[in-house]
Amino acid sequence: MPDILVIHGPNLNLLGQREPGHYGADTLQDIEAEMAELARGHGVGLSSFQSNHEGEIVDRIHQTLRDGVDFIIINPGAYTHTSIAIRDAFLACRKPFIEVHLSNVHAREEFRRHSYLSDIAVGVISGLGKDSYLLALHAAIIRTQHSETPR
Ligand code: CA2
Repeated sequence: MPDILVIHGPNLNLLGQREPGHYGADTLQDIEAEMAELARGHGVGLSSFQSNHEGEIVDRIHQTLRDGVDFIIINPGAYTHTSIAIRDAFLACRKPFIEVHLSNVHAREEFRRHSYLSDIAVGVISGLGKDSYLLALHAAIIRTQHSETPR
């Protein structure tokens, strides 16, 4: 059974409580519940991790070398635009990942247009709110199921 990990970056623990104009009314728990249902329906394992700390996110990516995670979906939050450390962790661990954003980062401030991760991601989904995560999960399921070697 493929294992997919969802990583949520800084401040995303506040979803649904602040700035609904940019990030919608759903909480992280609401999003995770819908993702869990989708994963269950496809027989895929799903776990999640949220941190407000860059080093903890780097550590969690490193941990995927040992814990059997096959694919990562990440909303790096503001670290998207700043973190060479998270980029290097992905390059070191060579885990395929999709970068997701709730808001359309291209329709906001100029500094949000640059990502340190997009060019090494399998794909990027931005601006579709909760659907950004659900569409990323669909894509991750297709990719992990197709790349599984028969035993
Ligand atoms: O649109 C996204 O998903 C972002 O990754 C969200 C980040 C932002 O820095 C990126 O440019 C785009 C910010 C996450 C902040 O989350 C909050 C949630 C509720 C209330 C306040 C902030």
